[in-house]
Amino acid sequence: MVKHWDLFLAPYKQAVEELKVKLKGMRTQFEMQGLHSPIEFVTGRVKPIASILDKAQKKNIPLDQLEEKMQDIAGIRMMCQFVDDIKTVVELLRRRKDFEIVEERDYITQKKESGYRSYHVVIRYPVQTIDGEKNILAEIQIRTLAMNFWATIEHSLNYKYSGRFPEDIKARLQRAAEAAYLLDEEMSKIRFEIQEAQAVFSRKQEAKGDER
Ligand code: 0O2
Repeated sequence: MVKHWDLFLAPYKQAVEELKVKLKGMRTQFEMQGLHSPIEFVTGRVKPIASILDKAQKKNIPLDQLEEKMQDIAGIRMMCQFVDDIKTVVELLRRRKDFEIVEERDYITQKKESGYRSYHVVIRYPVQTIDGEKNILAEIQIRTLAMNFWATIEHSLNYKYSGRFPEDIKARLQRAAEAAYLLDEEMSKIRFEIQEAQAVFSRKQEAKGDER
């Protein structure tokens, strides 16, 4: 059984590793050109087996149809400083030639009932294996740092309460979601000020590096 899961998950692990390198590379390219990077940082994970089984049960997905029906076994997250950066990142993803976008879900203009905000892009990614090419589905979640903070906290609480939040926690999470939204709004308003300061800071760091 373990061997079966290892074999099944191997292309997903490979895809996550490759995508992390590729998408982190986009940030480096912006930096090398002295431009503001719309990507702050990138993370990735393969969904744990227990979560795959859990989701398959909840969504009535037969285990022999996981490949076609579970889109986030390979998951990548791209964090941005500003809400507007998300559009730039999505545009950059649309222009790439190393995968095909199969679906986009905009939970930013249409946030989820929980208060969750993020932009999801589902891709079909070709993994090269010794047995030839294998296309797998992967989900890229693009969000601001504030959206990520909220989602991370809510996810841990969700785990603790199995989605059945006590009313007071539910209300606080709603208020926290609203606060995260306002934080994004405020930061957007002083975006140019912040970027100018960051550019000065990185020029100073570079100069220090040259002195060494
Ligand atoms: P994990 O642990 O992150 O892997 P559904 O389950 O119907 O909402 P579906 O159809 O798979 O989801 O697609 P969706 O909603 O585009 O993507 C689901 C993933 O988005 C979740 O994966 C979370 O990562 C994230 N997400 C969606 N809604 C919420 C939310 O209300 N709160 C938080 N914190 N994250 C959310 P998993 O499998 O639930 O979990």
